Amino acid sequence: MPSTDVPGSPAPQTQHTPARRRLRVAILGAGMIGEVHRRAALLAGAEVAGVLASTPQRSAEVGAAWGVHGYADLAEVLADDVDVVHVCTPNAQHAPAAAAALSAGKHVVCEKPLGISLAEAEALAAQAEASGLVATVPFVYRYHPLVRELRARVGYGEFGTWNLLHGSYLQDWMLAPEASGWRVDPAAGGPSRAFADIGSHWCDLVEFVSGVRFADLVATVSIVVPERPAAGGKAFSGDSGGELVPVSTEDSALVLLRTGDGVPASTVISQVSAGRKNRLWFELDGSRGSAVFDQENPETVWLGGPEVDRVLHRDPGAGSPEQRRLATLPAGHAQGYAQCFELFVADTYAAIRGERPDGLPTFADGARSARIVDAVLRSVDEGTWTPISNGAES
Ligand code: SOE
Repeated sequence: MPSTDVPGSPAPQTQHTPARRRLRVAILGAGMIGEVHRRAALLAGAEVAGVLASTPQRSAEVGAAWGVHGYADLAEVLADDVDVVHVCTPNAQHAPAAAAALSAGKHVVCEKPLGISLAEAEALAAQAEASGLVATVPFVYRYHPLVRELRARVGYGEFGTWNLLHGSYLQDWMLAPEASGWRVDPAAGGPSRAFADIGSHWCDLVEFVSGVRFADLVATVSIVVPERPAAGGKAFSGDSGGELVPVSTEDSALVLLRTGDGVPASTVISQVSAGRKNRLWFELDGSRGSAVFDQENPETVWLGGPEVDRVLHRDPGAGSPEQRRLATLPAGHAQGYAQCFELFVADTYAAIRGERPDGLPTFADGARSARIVDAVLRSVDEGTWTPISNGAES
């Protein structure tokens, strides 16, 4: 089963993490996802102390807009009396910023990928483990209540043994040839783009729900827009306006996977599929039944049977304990991505207070994801089935 433990036991109650004081947090990065972290932190009852953006001037502007301090640099963040640092910067800064925050005794929430190389991600996960601090990665789709319901039903044996696992994660925000941003620059985004960004979510979620571990894979990737404007535009805006530069990172990836027990799986990952906005979809086919989840329609799941199929609704009054815990609104009052993020951040803060929330994605899960990304890149280079490293977890 995937690791769900919070590193360190018991969680430290240092001067930075008093049990009752309101947590103080700093946000690194002021793009789309920095804003999502900020909202989730506020809703979880934290005080956002400040923000560090791409330049001191931008920090001051965002700080003024958020009503918080705008930090001049990372050293000022680390010297501040904050309990938690949220790392929401471009990918290449994740590992150095998170490592510095852990060294300064801060708990960390770090966006994936943990590093732009496997070595960086492994080192960061090891540092987090040794620190005893709480270090989490927003694999937030784990926080859809019906994802927990399916996971519980897998645990009860409802679906039998797995015949095959399959699905896709499709977006279209890189469809336009003029779409760009820092992710297109491998120095800032890393050597994998679509797979590291969203294929990572699909693999995390399918392993989390089904309980399998993928052991090896074979992948092919494609670049459908060979030149894009140089980085500088905003993600999802289609606006960039720089000179054209060659693209070296994938727009799509097709991956066949196998578990150690030989269960076959496949996924299609794309950011150039017109009309698909954020469609993470999977089907788990077992010897007794099947299960389908669609991230864009997360209020129901489909349960396939040999004779009768059923549709299950999210409902705080029904189902497994975790489904009930995470269903914070009544049935029919739609929960979605924002609530997933809020529940993830709330669970991270609960872990900092010494609780042990189930299914909290940690740096160990981030390192696991980096191993899969690494195997995809190696498979593409070598054109063959490639084992996924077990890392320190084996
Ligand atoms: C952009 O592709 C993005 O924001 C990802 O970075 C997130 O991880 C995903 O949840 C939604 O899409």
